Parts: sequence; structure tokens; C-alpha cells
Amino acid sequence: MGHFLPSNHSSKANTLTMSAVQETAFQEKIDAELKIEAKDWMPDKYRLHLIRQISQHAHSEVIGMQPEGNWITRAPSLRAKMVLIAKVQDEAGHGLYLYSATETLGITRSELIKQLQTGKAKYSSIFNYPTLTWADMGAIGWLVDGAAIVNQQSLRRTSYGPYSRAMVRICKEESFHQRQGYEIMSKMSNGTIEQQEMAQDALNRWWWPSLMMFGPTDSESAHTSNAMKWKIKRGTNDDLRQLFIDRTVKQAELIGLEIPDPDLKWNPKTKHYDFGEIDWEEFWEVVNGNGFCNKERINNHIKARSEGQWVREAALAYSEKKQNGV
Ligand code: BYC
Repeated sequence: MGHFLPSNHSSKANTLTMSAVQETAFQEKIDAELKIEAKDWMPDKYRLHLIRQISQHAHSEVIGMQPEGNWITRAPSLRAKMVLIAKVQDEAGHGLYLYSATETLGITRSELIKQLQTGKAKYSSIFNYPTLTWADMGAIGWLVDGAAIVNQQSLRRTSYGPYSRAMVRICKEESFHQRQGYEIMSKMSNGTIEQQEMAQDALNRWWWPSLMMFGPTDSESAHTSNAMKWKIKRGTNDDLRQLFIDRTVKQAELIGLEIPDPDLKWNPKTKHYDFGEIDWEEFWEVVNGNGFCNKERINNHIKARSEGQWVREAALAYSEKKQNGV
């Protein structure tokens, strides 16, 4: 029958069969916990899924420098200032590893930045909240980095090699960040009444947005099903959120702070904390660009990028000169 078909049909059919074979081999590799590397065959959907997730992760690290950068000049001691500068620098580094990992998938850095600046690519909702007091530096380290660690520890086992290796290193630095924040919170909650109130106020404002970092509930999450099938994500949004809550409640108790959730209660049956309803309307408002600081964050990014253009040009000219042996 084959020769009755249009001449390109059999080659199209062959291509289809070929890609089905490749896709089966790809999934078998994933199921066997083997890593996919940059030059390996992968379905386009897997590639695009990774570009979306890893680049949004990179953007979050870079935009995440802004709320803390705001407090470097106002840190209450030289030690606190040095620690905060080091932490913010680490975040720039995390952004760089993650942009590099994304570039291995065949997209350029300038395209990724364009996607961020035009609102096509998202970054974590948490960085659209303002940092009002020094206690916010504690709350960010403790809660935001704490939430990020729970998520990123699971991502160390992600199926894409370059992303997984970036995560190993990032997690090591992130756990220092979490301790830095918890140290600030524990000092303040053991300090004067005013300091205790500032610490509690910061916890009140950052608790719910931190829970939102894990994304919508599993039933509302558009990407979780493919992400779990391809082992890009190793825990669902709800499972990781629960793990974070279970860990953090005990840490709050230890330093005498109260989690701002009247429905928070240990459930002996599930052996987890039950918790109150997250304000999903607020979450989507912030994700869709209407949070307190969305516009300010992107405008700052555009300004910093344009002011740094000469640095990139100079670095490029220098590297070309070196390559040409001048
Ligand atoms: N904020 O189907 P879903 C840090 C979007 S930075 C904004 O569940 P997925 C730090 C989602 O993108 C650490 N958008 O998505 C830095 C999707 O929209 P698109 C940041 C969110 O990907 C400085 C839609 O909602 N960590 O640690 O399966 C200082 C549907 O969601 C958010 C990472 O980026 C959100 N919170 O799951 C201090 C970790 N949640 O893309 C600390 C890597 C969801 O279709 N990323 N959306 O337009 C992930 O693990 C996953 O991407 C997420 C979301 C769990 C975040």
C-alpha cells in the first residue's frame, strides 16, 4: 500500500514512529532515575517546560535581591551588614547558575531577560511585598529561604542534570541564609518589647505570602502533572507546602512567636498540621502584576540592566581581545 501514499507520507510516518520510540526511551530513562543532559534527545514539551521553570527560578533569585538590597544601608551593625551583603551576592550567583542551566536548553540570556521585562515570564510572587522593618530581613531569611529550601532540596533530584547540579550548590548556600534569618528573628524575639513586636509583625505579614510561594493547590496547578511524570518536580505544591509548615511551626514555638493562623492545629491522625485557607485571590492578583511592588521591581531591573550595558560591552570586548591573543 505504501507506494499509493504521497511520497512524503512514509517519511512523515517514519518520523512519527521514530519520535515515539525516542519518547519511550526518554521516559524509561526518567523512570530509571537517570539524568537527562543538554545534548540528549528530549521532547520539545520537556525542553519548554524546563526553560519556563528554570528561568522563572533564575528571575526570582535576581528580583529577590531587591527587597533585601533595600536594607543593606540600614543594617543595625557592621556584622549584620556584611552578612546581608554576602547573602544578596549569593542570590546573584544563584541567578547566574540558573540562567546558565537554562541556556543549555538552547535559549539566549537576552531572550530570557526580555521575557522577564515584558511580563511574559513570571518570578516568585513573594518578592512583590515591601520590606518595612529590619525584622523583615529576619522573616525573609527564615521563611522565604526556608520555603525555598524545602522546594529546592526536592529539586536536587530533578531529572535535568544541569538544573539538579545547580540545586546542590544553591541548597548549601540557602541553608546559611535560612539560619541568618532565624538568628535575626530569635535575637529580636528575645529583645525589648518593641523588638518582639517587630518580629511578630514581620511574621504576621510574611507567613501567608510564604505559603503562596509553593504555588496553587495541586488541583489548580496546570504544570504539576507533566512535571511529576518527567520528574522535573519531585514533590507536589501541596506536599512541599505541608512539609514547610510542619517544620516551621516548631521553629516559631522555640523563639516564642505565634503563627498568624487561628486554624493551625496538629492533627494526630495525619501527623501534620492542619492550616487555614490561603487567600488565593491575593495570590493571583500578585502573580498577575498587581501586587504592592510588581511595577517597581521590574522598573528597577530595566534601569539596572540599561545602566550596566557598558560593563557587559567592556567584558565582551576584553574576552574577544583575549581570544584573539591580543
Ligand atoms: N509566584 O502549574 P503551577 C529564593 C505560576 S527564589 C509566581 O503550579 P509549576 C530567594 C506558575 O509559574 C526561589 N508565579 O506551576 C531569592 C504558572 O504560571 P506559568 C524561587 C507562580 O511551575 C532571593 C502558574 O502559576 N523558587 O529562594 O508547576 C531571596 C501555575 O502554577 C507561583 C523557585 O522558583 C508563585 N509563587 O509550580 C530569598 C523554585 N507559583 O509559568 C530567596 C522552582 C506558581 O504557566 N520552581 N506560579 O505562566 C518551582 O518549583 C515551580 O515552578 C513552582 C510552581 C512550585 C514555583
